[in-house]
Amino acid sequence: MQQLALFGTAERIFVDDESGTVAYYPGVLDASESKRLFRHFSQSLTWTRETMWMYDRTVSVPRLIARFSTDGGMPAEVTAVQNRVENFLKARFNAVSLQYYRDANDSVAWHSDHTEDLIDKGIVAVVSLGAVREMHVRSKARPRRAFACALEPGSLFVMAGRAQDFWEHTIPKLRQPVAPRISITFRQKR
Ligand SMILES: O=C(O)CCC(=O)C(=O)O
Repeated sequence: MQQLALFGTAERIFVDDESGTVAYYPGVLDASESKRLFRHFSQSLTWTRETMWMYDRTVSVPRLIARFSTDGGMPAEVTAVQNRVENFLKARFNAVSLQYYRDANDSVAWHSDHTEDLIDKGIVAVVSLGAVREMHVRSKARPRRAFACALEPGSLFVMAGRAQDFWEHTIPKLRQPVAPRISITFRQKR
């Protein structure tokens, strides 16, 4: 599999064709705001340890999660980030989940978001806070195309169009220690 890891603070359009759009925008939130929000969300949200059924048993999801709907009950600071993302992308979102990656053992496995839950060509937009972790992306079709992107605090990673049909993504576990990270995922649900 060809793998190209890209670091740095430049905007990147990784994919923009009939298989969707995958793009990275650094600095959507500035450094001090990112730090403040990381501390605030770490301390103020109720983080849940979710479980999932895997093969023949229930296992803990390897990250903590907080979910919100825009119908109500969303903390003001989450709404503020949502407004920033909506202004930036000129799009509206109606579902938000926050993920807390405590350490190098926390991760999200290879997956694509369930398109049946999203509007047609719905956008999935991820804001990162805290430690830098890598997002790896690969095509479902073989031979695989693949790339990785270091998600810096304050950045926005966007998957749009048919991206969930053609691509899958993961935040892998790391061998070396890493500080905690929070991601905020905004979705356009049906
Ligand atoms: O935490 C991230 O950056 C990605 C989360 C993710 O893959 C998802 O919400 O589908």
